[in-house]
Amino acid sequence: MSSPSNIIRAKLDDVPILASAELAFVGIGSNLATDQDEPIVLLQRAFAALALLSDYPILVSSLWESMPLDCPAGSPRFVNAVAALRPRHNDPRQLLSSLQKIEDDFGRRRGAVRNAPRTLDLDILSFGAALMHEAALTLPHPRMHERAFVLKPLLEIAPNYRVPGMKRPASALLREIVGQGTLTPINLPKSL
Ligand code: A4P
Ligand code: MG
Repeated sequence: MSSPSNIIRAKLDDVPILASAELAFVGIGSNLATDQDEPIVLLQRAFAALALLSDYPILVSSLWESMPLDCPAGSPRFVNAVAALRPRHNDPRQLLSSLQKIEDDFGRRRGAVRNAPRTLDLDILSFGAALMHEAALTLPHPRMHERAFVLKPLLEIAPNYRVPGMKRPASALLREIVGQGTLTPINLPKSL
């Protein structure tokens, strides 16, 4: 699966037209295959779906394999990544609803077990500098600053990123949790 032109592997600083303040950062995770696709393929398909929500090509990180954190015993490893998009609509609730629709389209089932294996999880990590505390949407994502599987790919895209409302840069937050589980970059097979 080659990258279409609306999906870019680049650092934010190399794309001067994009300003961090107008971007939404989305955390992407999968640890369950569908009948058709393995998590690695699901994440690449998710990039394509996210690009449709953006009025400029999206910036994407590498794919990372990570140990499940706070998941039921025996949960499979995750594939995680982050994407930065410039939302077509300046409304984080609308973006959340679009992300949940994509999760449903990818076969996501929501049950009673917390952090059960999922075909696709799309979390809004931040939406510009927005701070929100509603039952259905908290911004920034309340656990993003303590998760290496979020911060590491996010910093690939935006090395100077700051979590809205936090004083210390994300790079410093990551240094505090280095060694949290294993986090391994995935070398994609040429056929994908
Ligand atoms: N919600 C509130 N704020 C947000 C936000 N910023 N973005 C609400 C997205 N959703 C937000 O989410 C539950 C509810 O959170 C939604 O109804 C939404 O209104 P969900 O996607 O249905 O369920 P979830 O993903 O299981 O919940 P949550 O709270 O996002 O889980 P976490 O804390 O993100 O944990 N380990 C590894 N290695 N990799 C992972 O990706 N993911 C999790 C999920 C745990 N461990 C993991 C990973
Ligand atoms: Mg989620």
